[in-house]
Amino acid sequence: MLILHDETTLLHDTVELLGAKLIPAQESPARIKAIVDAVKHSGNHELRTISASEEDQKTTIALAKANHKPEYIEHIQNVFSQWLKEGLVEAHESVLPECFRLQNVANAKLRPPKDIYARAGYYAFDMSTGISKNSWQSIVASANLAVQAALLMAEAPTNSKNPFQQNSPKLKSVLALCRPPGHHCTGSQAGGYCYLNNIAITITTFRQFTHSQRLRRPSNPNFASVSTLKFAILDLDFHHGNGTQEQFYMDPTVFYTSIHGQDEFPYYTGAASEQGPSNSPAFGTNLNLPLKTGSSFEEYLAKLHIALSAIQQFGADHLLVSLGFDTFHTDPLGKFQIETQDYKVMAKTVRAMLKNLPAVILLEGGYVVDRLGENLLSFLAGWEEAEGAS
Ligand code: Q9C
Ligand code: ZN
Repeated sequence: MLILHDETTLLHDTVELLGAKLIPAQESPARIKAIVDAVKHSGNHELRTISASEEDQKTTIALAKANHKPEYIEHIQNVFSQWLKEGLVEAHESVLPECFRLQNVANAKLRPPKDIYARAGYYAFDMSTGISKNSWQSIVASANLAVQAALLMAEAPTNSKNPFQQNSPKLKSVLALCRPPGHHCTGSQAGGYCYLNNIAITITTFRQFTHSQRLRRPSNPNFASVSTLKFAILDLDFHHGNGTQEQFYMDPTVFYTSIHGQDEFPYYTGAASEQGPSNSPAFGTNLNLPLKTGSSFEEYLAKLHIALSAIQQFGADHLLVSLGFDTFHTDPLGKFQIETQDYKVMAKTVRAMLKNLPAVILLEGGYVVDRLGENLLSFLAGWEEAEGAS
């Protein structure tokens, strides 16, 4: 498997609340280090360590604006230095919100509070999503990995600056080691360790590329089909990807399906009844498969078959996987009974049923740091076994 990594993703280093205590965030740089070490030692995969150029960063931020409000992006980028200047935070500390958006009976339009302290709460929905000195660099590097993964899969035309395209013209799958993850944040609120929705940015990249390809090559034989690209998102993280669901809820060209812990974080979304807006072409393009906490891998597989059949029926052009290892049986934030060897079966099942779909896999959660490497390798072994047997 081709695996994209950027060392800048390690810089983000923040804290979260555990009960009344502030602890180092479970979403730690050590997660990526552990995965990279395991991949290197396995020798079975092509690890590409990249670094986002200034131009890449600009492109990534421009693409992110299709999914996030500009003032939210501006806030995430600048809030730490603003707090530092005001003496609200020290260089080694993190911005954490305190007062969140408050609906009121007068139904006044919500707007960002003038108070710099309070604004942190306007642009967040929980206290697990701190912003440290270098968070922004990691957030952009993470999203850029998603962009580069899409560019690779989209087979950029030869006049593109994409440096990878020549090497891998028939790439079937790519994995991006995104950190921070992306599937919880919404268009204007960070949450669940997420700041920019990497999956949504991948889709925007595919669409944008398709658009420029149409402009450049109007005689492209795929002209008609590329303009109506369809995407299927399979969310395998333990938590419901509320942010991704929201980004595409109204969009009939994007199918979102998720298997996640029932009644778990983020608590207010993920019900099976959330199927898309009724009386709309997007109805039925959202499939939530909540699973009781404590469920076995057999119970998980039953849901996975439902998700995969639905994706088959939808008929997508691209598969996007939100891959989380917080489904692992000892994960501090997850409550399924899934073990290392099960990830191999899981991945093999996915790839066997969706054999010919070009796939972009993005890392989301997973917090048992010293088991992350072997769990990922197990997943990749199953994936490649099915891919090789096509
Ligand atoms: N203070 C992902 O797996 N809640 N996000 C933690 C402990 C946030 C999980 C509560 C869980 C977010 C990408
Ligand atoms: Zn998760």
